[in-house]
Amino acid sequence: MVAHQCYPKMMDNVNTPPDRPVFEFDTAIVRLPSKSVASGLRAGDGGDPAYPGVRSEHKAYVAALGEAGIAVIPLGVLEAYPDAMFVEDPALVFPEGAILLRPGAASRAGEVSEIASALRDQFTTVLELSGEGFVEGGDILTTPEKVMIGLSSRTDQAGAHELQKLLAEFGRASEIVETPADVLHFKTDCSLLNEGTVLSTARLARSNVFDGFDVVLTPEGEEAAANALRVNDVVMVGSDFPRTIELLDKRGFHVVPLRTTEIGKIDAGLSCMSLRWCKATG
Ligand code: CIR
Repeated sequence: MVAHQCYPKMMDNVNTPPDRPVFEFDTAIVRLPSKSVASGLRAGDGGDPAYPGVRSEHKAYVAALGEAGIAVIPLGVLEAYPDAMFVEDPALVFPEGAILLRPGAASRAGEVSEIASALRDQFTTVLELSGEGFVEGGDILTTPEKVMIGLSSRTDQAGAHELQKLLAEFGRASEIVETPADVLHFKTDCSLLNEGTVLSTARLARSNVFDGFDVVLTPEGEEAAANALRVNDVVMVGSDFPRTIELLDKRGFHVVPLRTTEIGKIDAGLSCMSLRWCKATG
């Protein structure tokens, strides 16, 4: 694995948003899956995920992050929290610092204190959502211009407004947007492909939330492919979505297909299994 060199910052002020692509990362935190993952939260009824399958999907994901130039920090198994491998949800990370969130799912609330010390080891600045509101990281899409905060059953107005204030401390502009009804997280239905392009489901794109972006729509029946993950030069896409893979391939993206069949049974995709940031300051 060759460590990724994030583009250098243009200024030394840590409160200035970095002048580098927002999908350039050199470091990530992941959490190894627990056997209790079989009872992870889900909206549908596609059966329980099988632990050995989840473990191999996670292993391949971690290997792909390494191949993409990321130094991966693995955190230990948390049997008490079936969804804890989805580290994207209890916190947000930026080169400027981390923000501890408040998951809207009661069974996930305890994941925040479980990840806090790992974040304090990595970041000088760790802010905290401390009000009454809720935010999960799956509802947050970082674009070059702003941080989009999707309202959902896990992220409410109060949480979103408090998060906006914390993001402003990092010099980050933000916008509160809607997630389609019955969709778990905002990012369940979209991902950033490059500075000006998003992959989105048609139901999300219909809200015009991505005006100004080139929008690539997921083919009908492959909506779950929208939670892809751009990391440095590659776009990781669920291997169960051949038409999306072909579409992105034809557009010149370096697609890395990864199996998400088991984690998909509990409404998870590729962004949710890591917290990614650029540590190098150039
Ligand atoms: C949950 O419902 O919370 C988990 N089963 C799935 C979380 C997926 N997280 C994400 O996409 N950021």
